[in-house]
Amino acid sequence: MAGNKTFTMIKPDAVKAGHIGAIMAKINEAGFRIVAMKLTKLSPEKAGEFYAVHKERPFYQELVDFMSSGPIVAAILEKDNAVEDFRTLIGATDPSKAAPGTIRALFATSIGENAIHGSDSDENAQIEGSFHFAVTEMF
Ligand code: IDP
Ligand code: MG
Repeated sequence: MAGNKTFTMIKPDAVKAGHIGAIMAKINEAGFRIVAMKLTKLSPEKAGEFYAVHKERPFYQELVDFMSSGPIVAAILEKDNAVEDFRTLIGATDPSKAAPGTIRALFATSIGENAIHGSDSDENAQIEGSFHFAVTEMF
């Protein structure tokens, strides 16, 4: 059975552009409850650790530099079928391929600077949520 939690980050491009409020409104309208949330900034080391799964990819250094370039919003969200429904809400990695009305279609500028992260599995939602929040914060 699908889990009911996912993890997200509003990425530095979208925070810089002033889109936190508009993106959170889309998330709320889609029926997600905020379990934990903070404005924070990743060091290059922490960004590298978060995206370690991509370290052999050609865009890894670019991704680490981008994700540590400014503040982000990290959040744990709750809803039935959270991981899949949130991936649908954010749209494809490449905003030119993202469905109309999705968060990436609305706010992303490129495949790298694509406004928002969403966990891709229940297991990764747990790992990524714990990376940013103490378990006791997940009420
Ligand atoms: P996802 O965020 O949709 O799950 P992944 O393939 O897991 O996409 O890639 C993680 C992140 O790496 C993307 O969200 C994007 O910021 C960045 N990225 C992915 N592909 C490219 C690329 O071809 N060039 C630059 N950055 C990329
Ligand atoms: Mg991914």
